Amino acid sequence: MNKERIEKAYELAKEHYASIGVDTEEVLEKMKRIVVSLHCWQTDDVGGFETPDAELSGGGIQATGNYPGKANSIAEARADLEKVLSLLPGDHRLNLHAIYGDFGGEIVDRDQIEVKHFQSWIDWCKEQGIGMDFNASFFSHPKAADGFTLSSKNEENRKFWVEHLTRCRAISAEAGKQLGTPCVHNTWIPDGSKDTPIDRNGHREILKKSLDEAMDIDYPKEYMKDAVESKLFGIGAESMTVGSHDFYLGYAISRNKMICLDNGHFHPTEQVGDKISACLQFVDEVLLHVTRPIRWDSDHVVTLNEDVQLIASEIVRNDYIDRVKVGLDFFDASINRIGAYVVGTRAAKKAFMIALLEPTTALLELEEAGKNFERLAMLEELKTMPFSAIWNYYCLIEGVPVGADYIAEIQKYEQEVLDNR
Ligand code: RNT
Ligand code: ZN
Repeated sequence: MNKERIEKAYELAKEHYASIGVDTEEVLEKMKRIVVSLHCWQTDDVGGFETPDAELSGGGIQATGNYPGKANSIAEARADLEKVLSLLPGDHRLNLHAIYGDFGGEIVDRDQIEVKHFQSWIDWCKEQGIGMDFNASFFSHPKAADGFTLSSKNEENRKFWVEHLTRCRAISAEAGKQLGTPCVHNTWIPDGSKDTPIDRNGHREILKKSLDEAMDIDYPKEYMKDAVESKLFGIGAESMTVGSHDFYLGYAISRNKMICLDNGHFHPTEQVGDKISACLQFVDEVLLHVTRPIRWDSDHVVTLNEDVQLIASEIVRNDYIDRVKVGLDFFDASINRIGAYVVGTRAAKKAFMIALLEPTTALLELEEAGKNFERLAMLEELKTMPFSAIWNYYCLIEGVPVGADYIAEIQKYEQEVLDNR
């Protein structure tokens, strides 16, 4: 896109926003505080690198599609993530799953992983100048094949998963220490049952016990923080999911942990945007998995929809930017995976910019004066304000492709790199 045109459009839009009391220069400054943690698992459809041909299996989640060019090695995943980062405005972090360790061709079971298997990722983050977040992996493993991990009644399996989580927390603390920014460790387990169980309570008691055991060591908050992720149901765990929202919210509040809200994990009429201020009355921080649920799938590529907009608006309106950590969680194997990242991450960032461009005080005044027609009208008018001119200018000053220009860059990467895999 033409630089002069972008600047001209920005100047006009700036005046337009100023007329409703919004300072776009301030908004551009505030965008620096919006940091998005990029999940590593869109590079290869949640396969990981434990074995050369590892793929997602079991665990109530599924990646569908077989678009060519997925990352088959750590080197390829990093190259792809570097490409993605080069096409995104603003700051990011890496969100790594334990199955993506650098095992150097060895088989290292999950109860054996150590910092050394993740050192090259920590170094990569350092090179990129980004922080790292981490996740224990409780799926795609024979000891998870019966549908239970931390809540398993099989003591050998339960202990194995407690050890895995214990080690993942230690790795997280070391990553946070080395990188100088706290690593958020998120725990999500697929545990549950397809058909009506007799014993729901038993599994929840076991899960509570396992979490307490694995989280026994308290790491300094500058190094690592724990989050626990709830879910209404997973594929194959439709009748009972052990780690439900009630369970984890209670756990997070009572243990002073973060709650992870994945907006694909609730009933479709519930809105995660509405839960943020509710949870933050009782927990210090929230972790988000921003995604786009479609029917049974909780993980389509994020688009700029009302769900995501409410999430961003709630964070901005209440100045919760420092108390809500934004992660992404989608994996689409049916399209160019770099494209999936760029579209999804840009959509999330756009939602934040739109939220920042809102004349919140004026809207609040209308609300408190009972002028609800005026509030509705303003909210509708805001939707067609010249947001794109501000967004394009932001991309321009950030030195990344403006508007749809990233499409051609991704096509080029596909031809030059992905097609040769
Ligand atoms: C699954 C959870 C979880 C996973 C990742 C891979 O339903 O959302 O966050 O998607 O850990
Ligand atoms: Zn998630």
